[in-house]
Amino acid sequence: MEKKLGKKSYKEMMNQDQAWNGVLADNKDYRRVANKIREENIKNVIFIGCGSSYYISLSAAAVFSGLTGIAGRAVPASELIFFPDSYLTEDSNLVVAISRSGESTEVVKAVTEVNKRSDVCTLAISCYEDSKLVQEGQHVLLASQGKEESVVMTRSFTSLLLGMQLFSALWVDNGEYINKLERLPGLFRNRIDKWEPKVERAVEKNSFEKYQFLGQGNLYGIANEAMLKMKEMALVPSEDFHSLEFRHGPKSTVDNNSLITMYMGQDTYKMEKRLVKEIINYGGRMLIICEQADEELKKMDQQIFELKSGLDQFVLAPLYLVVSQLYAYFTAIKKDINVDNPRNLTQVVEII
Ligand code: F1P
Repeated sequence: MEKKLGKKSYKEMMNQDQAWNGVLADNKDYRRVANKIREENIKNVIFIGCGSSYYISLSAAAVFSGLTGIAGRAVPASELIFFPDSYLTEDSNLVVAISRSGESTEVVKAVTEVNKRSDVCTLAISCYEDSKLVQEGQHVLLASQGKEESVVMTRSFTSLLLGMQLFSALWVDNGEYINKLERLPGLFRNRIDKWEPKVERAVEKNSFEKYQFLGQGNLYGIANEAMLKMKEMALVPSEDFHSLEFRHGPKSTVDNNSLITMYMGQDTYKMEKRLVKEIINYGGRMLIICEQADEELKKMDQQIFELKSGLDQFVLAPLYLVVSQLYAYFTAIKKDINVDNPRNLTQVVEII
C-alpha cells in the first residue's frame, strides 16, 4: 500500500534483502581483505562507529570474537580520539571503523590518528566508496547497496552489520556460517509481508509512554539500534539494556505504559522467559522477537514475532532488527511524523 509519509525510509526498509544480496555478492573482495589482514597477526580488535554505526560495532564485535576467538570490543569513535591509550593497549593491533557515510568527523579523525601508529592497522567499511573514511582506511570493505536517501539508518545498518558478519566468517573460512548468512535475504522476503501489517496493527491498537529494548550478546547492539530508531523516527523516550541487567534496577520503571521489546536468543531463552513473566507481573506489555516461541511463552498473550529460520542469533541479528524498524516507522506515522525529515537530524554528523 502506497505510504503517505516517510516514503523514502519506508521503501529502503522494505527492500533490505536486495542490499543484503549485494553484500553477499562481494564475497571475493571480502575474502581478499580478510586474508590480507589476518597475515598481520591480529591479537585484539577495536570496532568503532558513531550513533547507529557504533551499535553495529557492538553487534559486530560479539560475532567477530565468537567466530574467530580473537578479542574484540566496540567503542564510540569519539572515545578513541580522546583516550587512545585506554583502548589501544599493547596487543590491540586492528581498528575496524564502521560508517554509512564515511564522513562522520569522529570516525575519520580516529582512523587518521591511528594510522600514525606503525603497530596498529585500520579497516574501514562504508556504503560510500568515495568517502573520506574509505580514503583513510589502510584496508577497505564496501556495502554500496546499503546506500540510502533516508537520514536515519535502516538498510545501511543491516547491510554493514551483515558485511561485518561475512568478514568475520571469511577470516576463519567458515563456509557453513556463510551458507547460513546467504539464507537471510530469502528469510526477509518470506516474512516481511506478514510482519508489516502485523506491526501496523499492533501500533494502531496500543499506545505507550516509554519503550525499552533488551538483548544479550550480539543482540545487545540490536537493542541499542531499536532504541535509537524510536527516538529518531517517533520522538519517544526509549532505553536499552542487556536483558538480565534490566532486573538490576531499571525494572522499577515498568508499568502499564511500558512496551518492553526483548530479542530472545537460544542460549538465553530460559532465563529471558522468566524475565518476561516478571515484567508482565509488573504490568508491562512485551513485544518478543525470537527464533521459536514455546507453548508456555505463547500462553503469556504478548506480541510475538517468530523468525522460524532454524538458524542461531549469531547469524540472524540483521533479521531480528526489522520488526523494530517497522514499529518505529508506524509509531511515527501514527503521530503524523515524516521520518524522511527527522527533527534535528542530518544524514552526516560533522563536528561543528
Ligand atoms: C551514522 C549517523 C547515525 C545517525 C544519523 C546520521 O553516521 O550518525 O548514527 O542516526 O543517521 O548518521 P555514519 O554511519 O555515517 O558514520
